[in-house]
Amino acid sequence: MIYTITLNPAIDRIIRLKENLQLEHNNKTKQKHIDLGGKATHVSAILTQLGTDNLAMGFYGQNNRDELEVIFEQYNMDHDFHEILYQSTRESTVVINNSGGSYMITEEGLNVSENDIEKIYSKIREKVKTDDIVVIAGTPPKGFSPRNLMELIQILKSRQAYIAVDLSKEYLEEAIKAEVNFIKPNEHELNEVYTGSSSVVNKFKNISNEIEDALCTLGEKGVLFEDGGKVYQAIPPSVELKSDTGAGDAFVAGYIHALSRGLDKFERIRFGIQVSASKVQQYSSCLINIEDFEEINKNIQIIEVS
Ligand code: TA6
Repeated sequence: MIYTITLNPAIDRIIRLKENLQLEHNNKTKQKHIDLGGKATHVSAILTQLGTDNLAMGFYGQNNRDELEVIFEQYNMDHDFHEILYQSTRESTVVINNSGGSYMITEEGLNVSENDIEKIYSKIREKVKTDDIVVIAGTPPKGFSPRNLMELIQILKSRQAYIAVDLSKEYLEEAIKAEVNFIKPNEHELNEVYTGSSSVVNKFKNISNEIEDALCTLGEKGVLFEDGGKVYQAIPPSVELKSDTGAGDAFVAGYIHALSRGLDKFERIRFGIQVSASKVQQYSSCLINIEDFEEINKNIQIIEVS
């Protein structure tokens, strides 16, 4: 079974503009819609579209719980979240330029207590079994420290689960220290952990030496990965960009889907790129079109970089 844990989900308010966003200008909207936000929730929504069973877990706020439940239902997602009383799930405003590309403005969100954290630990102890896959992604809420992440990872290790972490800064450092199975910083997040002027490939080697499935996403330049002691870059074909919001989450969903089916690392990477390159052709944060995959897959380039 696959579980996703979003400790601080979001409700995305997506605004498409008639032009590109300009300062001191009355920017006119073309379309607005509400969508799912919060990274690991995106992984669940996409796994569900791929027909892969999974359960979305995490915290959500009592005040706007119904609004998030409606979105979960729209994506037909199985979910079991712990409700934080008297608080609201945060909102993320995603402004999409007419020429593609987006701006994201996200609230801080929930403030969880040790009691709340213990509740989610109990759910995980009850549900997660050996060889289950658990994806933890999205900026944690106030009250959830890197120590709490370490405790969560230890619970998952005691269950001999495959642990995939898509977090940044001190949380990413904790995940590396704990030698989880999978991490996927983007270039910016890698540079936050490994400062200095060495190349992204050399910085990537720091994590690929520690973590069996270490990846580094490079936006439209694709993704770095290691296999057999060599570092490769998988480059997606260029596609019509509608929104890059959620592209990294989509890659994680595709990779985890392929992993759950026992595919090798090259196939996991290829599938992650197919899902991600399909997602960016959608305005939604986590919609894909499986019919895009064959054309994308035919045009993926994989080159050895070190
Ligand atoms: O990755 C896209 C996204 O999940 C948006 O939907 C928005 O909710 C934002 O990122 C939340 O990011 P954060 O890192 O704050 O959890």
